[in-house]
Amino acid sequence: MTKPRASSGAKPRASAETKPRASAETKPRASADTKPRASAETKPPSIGGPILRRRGVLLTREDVPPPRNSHADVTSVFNPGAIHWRGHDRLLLRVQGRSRETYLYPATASEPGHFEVASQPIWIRGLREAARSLEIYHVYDPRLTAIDGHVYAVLAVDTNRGCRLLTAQTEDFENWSLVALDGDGDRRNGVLFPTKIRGEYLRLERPNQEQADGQPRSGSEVVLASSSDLLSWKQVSPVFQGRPHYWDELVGAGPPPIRTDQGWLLFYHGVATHFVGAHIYQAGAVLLDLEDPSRVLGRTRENILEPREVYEMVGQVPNVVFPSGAIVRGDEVDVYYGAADTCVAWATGSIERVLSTLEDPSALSTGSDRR
Ligand code: BMA
Repeated sequence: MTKPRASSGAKPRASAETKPRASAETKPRASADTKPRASAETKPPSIGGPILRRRGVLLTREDVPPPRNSHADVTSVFNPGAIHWRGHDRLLLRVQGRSRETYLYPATASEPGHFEVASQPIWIRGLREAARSLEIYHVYDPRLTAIDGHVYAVLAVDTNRGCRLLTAQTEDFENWSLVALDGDGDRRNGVLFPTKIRGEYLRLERPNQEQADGQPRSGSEVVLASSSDLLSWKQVSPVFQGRPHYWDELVGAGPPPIRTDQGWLLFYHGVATHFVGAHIYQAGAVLLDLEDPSRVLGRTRENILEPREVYEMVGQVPNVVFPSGAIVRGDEVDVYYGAADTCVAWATGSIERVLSTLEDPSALSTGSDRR
């Protein structure tokens, strides 16, 4: 894998040769002992082998030109939305600078795995006007969905009155306009289904609940919301819950659901909270009924990707694998994720293989009887 290039910025950038790539495939495994060690990622696929195979770090802060108002390089790039649109793979990146303000940068692939980052962040037309008296701190964690020939991003918006969701739309990834900013509620991890179902737009979202010990508000239930116009939403049904004591105590939808013959395949993130302040973010999957996506048909008992590589374990927030984008090529799915809230990484898997690991949800312990 060669280094993805940023499209602009006069600053010299680390070259493919000098940039450290902590990928399971390419990382030199220096060791004093000469004993060959089988890595989970390099073993041929087998029962119990990796469901998602790491492809390594895709983008680091060095790939992102600083925004115009900044005097310094950027700090981190993570949690990307992803979509294949008009012949190219595209990302919308969450970027933070040293002010800890958040920027959204588009990136376009010249070929899978080689992204050029735009020279400047996007601006969502109409957002300032829609915010009115609401104070907006951050707009982040985009999920990208194409519906009827338009690209939509659903984003979280941190405000002085909780976390809202907004929907924005683009044709070209440069010009973005606001579709709607939710008027109330406190929720995150909003993702749109790529088709209307029974005449309605559908969105998965994760209501935020009070957290103990001064922790940020988070949640342990993904719910289904519907809308006739993408402007106003009503929650129609719970979909699935976190499982106390296990890998996915808190949950949130990842990339938009992927249509398969067997149902909607949804990657999600699960958070193990067993040590307060030392959360572990991992990826898993559920399968939802095609006609009634509030029905869960299957769920992974175990996570299918967890922080193991240094770039997932060490960074701005340690131990984070946060899947937020997916691009499907036949049976293969590329999953794009934020690693340690610091860089963008990716992993690839067979959809059939993921489906084959799903278990009957009623056979999985909910953990609720033990809390
Ligand atoms: C979640 C969100 C994500 C972030 C993750 C790990 O609550 O804020 O954006 O990646 O925490 O810090």
